[in-house]
Amino acid sequence: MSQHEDLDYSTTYEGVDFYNIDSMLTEDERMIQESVREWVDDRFLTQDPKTGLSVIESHYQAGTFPMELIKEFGDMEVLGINLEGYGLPGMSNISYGLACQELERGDSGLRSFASVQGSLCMYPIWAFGTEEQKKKYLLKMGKAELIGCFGLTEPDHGSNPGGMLTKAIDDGDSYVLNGAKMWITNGTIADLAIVWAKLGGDSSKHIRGFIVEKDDVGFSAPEMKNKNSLRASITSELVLQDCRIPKNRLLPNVAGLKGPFSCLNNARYGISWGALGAAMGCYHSARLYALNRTQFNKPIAQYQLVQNKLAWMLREITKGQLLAFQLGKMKDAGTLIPPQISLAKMNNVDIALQIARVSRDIHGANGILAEYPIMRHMANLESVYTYEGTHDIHNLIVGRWITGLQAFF
Ligand code: TGC
Ligand code: FAD
Repeated sequence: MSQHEDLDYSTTYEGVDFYNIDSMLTEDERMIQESVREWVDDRFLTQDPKTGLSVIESHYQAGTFPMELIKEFGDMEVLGINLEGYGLPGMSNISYGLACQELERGDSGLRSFASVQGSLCMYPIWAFGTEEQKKKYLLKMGKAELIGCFGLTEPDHGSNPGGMLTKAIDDGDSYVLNGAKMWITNGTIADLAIVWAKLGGDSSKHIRGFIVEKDDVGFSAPEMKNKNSLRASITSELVLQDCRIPKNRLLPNVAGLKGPFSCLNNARYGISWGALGAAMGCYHSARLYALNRTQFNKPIAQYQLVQNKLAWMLREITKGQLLAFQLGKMKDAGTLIPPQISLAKMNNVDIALQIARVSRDIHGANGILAEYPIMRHMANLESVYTYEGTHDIHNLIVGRWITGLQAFF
């Protein structure tokens, strides 16, 4: 990578592709990456000259999700991008990963929106739903005409969803649901929720998936406020109080934890790519800043310690990219096993969080300003470290694979 004469901060993208991953992509995959990259640059990262803040940063400051751009998510065909049939794009898992990477280079909230819609809501309908359900929801969700959310976590059951208290009762021609879900991305703006609840018994084998629609009696989704992370993303509670839904809203083709965990496999895979996007945003900003910032009469980029930090960032991003790429190839080949996803999710989020911190350091005091994306990425990555299985839960999943011994309880 040569030093550039031109240090134009308005150029928000500079590829980080040290080992030429690009050469291993198909034309379609390259096209997806480019179009999502340009869209994120134009629509989310462009700075407003009046405030000096990007569109996404302004939303972050206000604690709002860019609702005005939801339709464009549909037009970009990134929602359910790796699902086939029912009018969906049916692209490769590498394409899905690249889209996640480019979205999260903008903000983890953008990738979250796409992960939840595609991997956590469209996927279970696609994999476990009836033909009627697939026809009713999938294409509209792909076009962002219907928004979904995924209700697994409860106030007292986060890492251990098998202990959930939410119950469904069979009541003639309907099911009646009671319980509460917490920390649910997109909940308040969702038209439908995939709710996981126990039917007919208390063990985790009784967990079933239900489609709850926003106007169903007994259902509400109040927004959770005062977050200091993922502020440009909606997070909600789901309240089910004698919520009655018709019988045809059960996802009939799965029972037990395998249902929600199969969805999580897809979303965690996407995060392993997405976190690299946030890391790239932080690296890119640090590199430009270091080249531009002079102390002791030299650009700080000329000092060995700063170069060491930049070289470390590039090293970790490059290793993470190779991990994500191989993961995608195995997913496309159908040979991927869940502990391999765990290893990549925990590694790539971990290094992204560390890269955000080192990038902030290189920016000195300026690093805490909203004019730079660093603190936003750093705060977002704290949530990403915890959701979809905490860092340590993934350690334990890998540990169980290595030893054959269960360390959760
Ligand atoms: P365990 O005994 O391991 O398994 C129970 C059943 O599930 C099957 N299974 C899987 N199936 C498919 N994929 C996987 N990855 C699977 N892992 C397990 C397993 O075969 C078994 O099936 P069966 O038929 O024999 O019953 O279950 P456990 O309770 O011991 O699991 C332990 C643990 C800790 C690994 C698990 O509970 C876990 O992963 N906890 C983390 C919870 C989590 O990730 N929650 C995420 C909530 S959603 C979210 O955060 C969305 S954020 C969205 C955004 O904004 O991007
Ligand atoms: P806990 O499970 O209470 O964990 C607390 C700490 O204890 C962690 O460090 C954990 O690693 C550790 N720990 C727990 N068990 C063990 C163990 N056996 N051994 C060692 N250490 C352990 N959930 C959804 O269902 N849908 C969503 O859309 C969704 N979106 C989210 C959005 C945001 C912004 C956030 C922050 C969370 C979201 N979640 C969602 C919830 C998320 O999945 C949970 O927060 C996560 O699974 C962890 O659960 P917890 O917060 O209850 O932490």
